[in-house]
Order: sequence, then C-alpha cells, then structure tokens
Amino acid sequence: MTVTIVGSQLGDEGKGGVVDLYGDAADVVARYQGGDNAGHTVVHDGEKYKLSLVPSGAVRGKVGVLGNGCVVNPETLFDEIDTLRERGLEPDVRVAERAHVILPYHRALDGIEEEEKEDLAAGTTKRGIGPTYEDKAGRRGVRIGDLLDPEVLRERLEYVVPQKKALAEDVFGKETGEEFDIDHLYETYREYGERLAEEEMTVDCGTFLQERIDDGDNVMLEGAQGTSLDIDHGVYPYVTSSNPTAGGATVGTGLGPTVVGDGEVIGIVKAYLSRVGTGPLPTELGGVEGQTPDYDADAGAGGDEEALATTIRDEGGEYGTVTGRPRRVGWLDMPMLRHAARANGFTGLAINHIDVLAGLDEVKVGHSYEFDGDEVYTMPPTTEQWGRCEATFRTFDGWPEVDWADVAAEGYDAIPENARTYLEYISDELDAPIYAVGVGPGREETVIAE
Ligand code: 2SA
Ligand code: MG
Repeated sequence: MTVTIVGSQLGDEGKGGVVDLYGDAADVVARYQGGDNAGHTVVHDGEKYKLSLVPSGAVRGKVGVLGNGCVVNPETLFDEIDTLRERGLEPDVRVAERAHVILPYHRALDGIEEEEKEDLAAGTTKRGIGPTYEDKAGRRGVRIGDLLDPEVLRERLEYVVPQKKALAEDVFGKETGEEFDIDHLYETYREYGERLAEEEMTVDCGTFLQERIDDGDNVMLEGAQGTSLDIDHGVYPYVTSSNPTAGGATVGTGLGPTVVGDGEVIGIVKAYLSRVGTGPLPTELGGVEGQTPDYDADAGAGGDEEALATTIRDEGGEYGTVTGRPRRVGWLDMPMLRHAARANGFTGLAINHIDVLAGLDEVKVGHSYEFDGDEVYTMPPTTEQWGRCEATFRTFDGWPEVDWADVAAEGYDAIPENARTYLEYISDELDAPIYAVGVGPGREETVIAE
C-alpha cells in the first residue's frame, strides 16, 4: 500500500508534519522528485534535524529512498548522512541508479542564469536543480549508476563538460574554475561512486519498492515543493524543473500508476498562501522586495496589508528553510487549490497552520478570479493570464487563539467553530475529506479527523 503526500500550493505547506504522522505506519519513505531544494526540519526524541535531501523518515529508522525522479547532489547527501551519524543515528538511505547527479557546474550555471534572466528569473534556490533536469532531458546527464562505472563516468564528462564550459565562458562571459574541470570532476565523483558502492546504497528503485510492497510493507511517497511549482502544471516559468504532482510519484519511482492510485493521495494545504521567488500571486498581501513583481517599497510599507502580511509571516515562521529568504504571503487561493485537486486526484486533505491565523478579526479567501471580465474558478493555463486575474474574496469570521496543544489532544471537535467552518468550506470546494488538521509545528500538534 502506498500513501502519496503532495503539496497543493507553492511548497512549504507543512508536508513534513504530515509525512511524520503517516510515516509512522510506513516502512519505506521515498522521494520522487527534486533535490536539495527541499527543506524539512524533523524533531525526533527532542532533537532537531534539518534536512534538504535525505527523506525525513530516515531519521526515524525507516528506509529512505531517493527515487529516479530526484536529482542528487552527492556532497549534500553524504554531508547529511555524516551529520546524522555524528549525532548517533544510523540512517538507511538508498539512491536510485537512474537518478541524475547534480554536478558543480550545474550549481554554477544555476547562479549565472538567474542573474542573466532578470525579470524571468524564478528566484531559484541555486542548487543546480534546473540545469541538472535540463541535461537529463537533453540526454547529456550523469546518473547515479554512472558514478559506479569509472569508464562510463569519464566518457559522459568528456562529452558534456566542454559544452557547459563553453556556455559559461562564451555565452555568459564568465571565468570558470575547477567545477568545469574534467579531471577534477572525474576524481571527485568517482570517489562518491566508490562510497555509494561500499555502503551498498544504490538500488533499482521501482524493483526495490515493488518488492517491498509485495512483501506487505507500507511505502510513503513524499513530494517536495508543490503543485503550482510543477514544471507542467505550475506557474511556468516561475516553477521548479520537476513534477511534484502525483503523476510524478509514479514516473519518479518506477511504480505503476495503478499501484500509486490504489493508495491514498493526500493533498497538503496551508491555510493561507506563501511563496518564495517571483511571479504573480493574485491573493498576495503586501509584498516582498526583490520577489513581488513591480514591488514599490514606499507605496507598500506601513499599510494595513503590509502589517497583516508581517504578522502572518512572523507567526508562521515564513522564511525559507534553504535560503532564509522572507516568503511572500497571501490569502488562500481557491482556484489554485481546485486546479491542484484535479491534477493530483486527492483522496484526502491535510490542512495546516490554522493556528497561525488565530486571533485575526476576519480571514479571507480568494474564492474565484475575475479574468478579462469573466468569473473563473480554476487557474488559467498561462502565467501571463494568471497575472491578469483579480481575486474575488469571501470573508470568514476569525477564530480565537486557544491552547492548540489541548485541541490536538481532544480532537477535531475541539477546533474553534469558525475555524471548522473555514476547513469545511475548503473540503467542500475540493470535494475531498479532511484527514488531518495542523494546529502547530510540533509532532503532536496535528488533529486527526475521524
Ligand atoms: P529551483 O531551485 O530550481 O527548484 O527553484 C525554482 C522555483 O521553485 C521554488 N522552490 C521552492 N519554493 C518553496 N519551497 C521550496 N522548498 C521547500 C523548502 C521544500 C518543500 O522548505 O525550502 O516545501 O518541499 C522550494 N524549492 C524550490 C523557488 O523559489 C523558485 O521559485
Ligand atoms: Mg519546507
């Protein structure tokens, strides 16, 4: 049986808490896309662990798998594993031989391209994610399996590195160093390959997972980022370069769609919206310099919206886990969620962070958009069209600040009534039941709806 966890918005929906909750019942936790652009904090036995690549289940004694749909930076991988070991854990991490490797030139090019693109820059995490997926699609990538075979590794590098070097030097006019040097890369990455082999970490992902499922194990498929950051279904080009949507869980692991579809697909919803990076955001409150398009610091500063945005940002700790950037915040965007519910086929929802909104007089949601004179209920296909959408808001009465730990202990009915009205509106609109409600950052602060 599988449980797939998918972000329904723009990442940082609090997937970690839900992964934790359902991860208890899982024997294996696999990631199916992305790389070290994800970020999760796991609290285990009172210790806090920050991970960006290793699946969080590995901290809790589960087998953690990086699927073939992931892009893997071996340096990050081994750093995280070594740190966990220094702290007394013995993580069991497997990596798909079909997964692609992030090389130093990918990181360098990610930075260079972001500078060049200006208005089109996605505000990436600069981890080399996009350039690695580009090489995957361009059939010039290096895969984890290639690191185990020095001859193949050498051959691949000799083909691809001169192209990358020419791109950096001739197209972008940058000086390049050892990150574009074939011999240096060969030596370093061959060693990573040796370590992967010594520790018997590599797997044929689909076979590995299917065998575990056939043996009766529970497998959790953990998405990173979110639906609106999906390369196909997100707000292109302000997206990541992989498929966080549920379809990615099958392509990115080698399990069939019927296997994934046989299980649960849980949409993680944050009770408001947050976003790092650029692009339109129809329900945005205030703005963040350098991320909000056409942000005017003088006009925005000091206003009511700006103050509300600051409150939500600080209450919710809305600062990027990977880069520390302040996140843009806004009201819930229902057309975005309807789009996500369809694209992912959610069987249930986990709605997080309702505690963050507690104490506000009223809570708004963008119920629909006005788009070129029409009222629309889902996201239009191009981001330029989305940028022309004006949200039509619905207003809900706010709910009080309460002792959320008590609420978590007592269950769903202990959630303040106005918050339940809000939750049930979301569930009705998305035609999916609520499985869980997050009322705080801690592990115990999730209410399971019966
Ligand atoms: P990239 O680096 O190529 O993936 O950047 C492309 C765009 O995708 C955005 N992006 C993210 N936005 C929010 N959260 C992200 N990661 C989460 C974290 C992990 C999660 O906590 O840091 O929620 O699973 C993330 N990763 C990429 C980025 O801002 C660019 O707009
Ligand atoms: Mg996060």
